[in-house]
Amino acid sequence: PAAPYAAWVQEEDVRRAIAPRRPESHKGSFGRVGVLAGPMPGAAVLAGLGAARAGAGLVVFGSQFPLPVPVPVEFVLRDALRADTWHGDCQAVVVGPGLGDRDADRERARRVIERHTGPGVIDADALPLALEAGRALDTWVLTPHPKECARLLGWTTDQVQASRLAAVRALAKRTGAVVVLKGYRSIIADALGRIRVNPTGHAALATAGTGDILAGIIGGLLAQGADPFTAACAGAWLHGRAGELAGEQVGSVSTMAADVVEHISRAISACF
Ligand code: NPW
Ligand code: AMP
Ligand code: MG
Repeated sequence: PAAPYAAWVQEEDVRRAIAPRRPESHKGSFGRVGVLAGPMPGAAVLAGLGAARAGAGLVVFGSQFPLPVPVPVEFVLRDALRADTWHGDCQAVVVGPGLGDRDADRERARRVIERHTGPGVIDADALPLALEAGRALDTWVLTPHPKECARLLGWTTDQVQASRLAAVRALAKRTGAVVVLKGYRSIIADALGRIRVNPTGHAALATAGTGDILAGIIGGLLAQGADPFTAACAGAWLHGRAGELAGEQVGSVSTMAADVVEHISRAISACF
């Protein structure tokens, strides 16, 4: 039987999730992440940045043109409005950040979940689709905050927060996915009953866009070949540590999502 502290996510999880940088490695060694952009493309950009900083080789942006926000020049832009094949060569996908509630966008996300055969992350406005998948989502990671988790379970947010362990377990069991129930000390669960608690992160992360970064970080780890449970654990750890480091530098009050992105690299360095 495991000691109680074995339930914490640890730096070792991060070391297992990140593909080794061998001298002969090339960008294809670290996978492509497809990020579906919707009406709030800033959220998808934050996810893409999370994936890139977590070590993915390439970010493919399935976008609706034109994009009203700056997108890093190295992101590959593909037309997700007409072409359903935009993510065909991606090892991992991220759907939900900034998707909004329009039917057409929801359908676009649904088709990604149906067609993508590998691992992926379902976050934010795409989360309701996880209940409609009609199959076990065992290669997928869901990243609900407490209110999203409550909506999916038909509970209130207070009920989720009072029984976080039961809530995350219930959602993992119902969907077959790995679930990260976010918030202070995020809990990670899978359908087999594995449970881990993330010790990193504090209120510096309580600002717009940080959840979108987490979804991208996990996508970036999945693209490098991490299994969904390890990617979810390691992603939560890195995200929390990046938030702490950003808070140290700019202060918890002033920390913005961009600061968290800028500290992912230092969070990774801390593990090696
Ligand atoms: P309250 O206030 O307590 O009732 P929303 P969203 C709750 C995109 N974004 N503990 C809390 O509820 C996202 O990707 C776009 C307890 C809070 O007010 C989504 O697509 C950005 N409660 C969309 O916007 C950057 C907690 O949930 C409410 C909790 C909606 O995003 C921003 C928030 O839920 C944003 O990411 C906790 N730990 N955490 C962009 N750059 O374009 C959350 N809650 O109102 O559904 O909004 O889920 O943040
Ligand atoms: P979202 O609400 O989707 O933008 O996600 C917010 C992200 O910030 C999640 O990863 C949360 O776990 C994290 N976060 C927000 N507030 C805190 C906190 N007080 N302590 C630790 N993590 C937090
Ligand atoms: Mg969110």
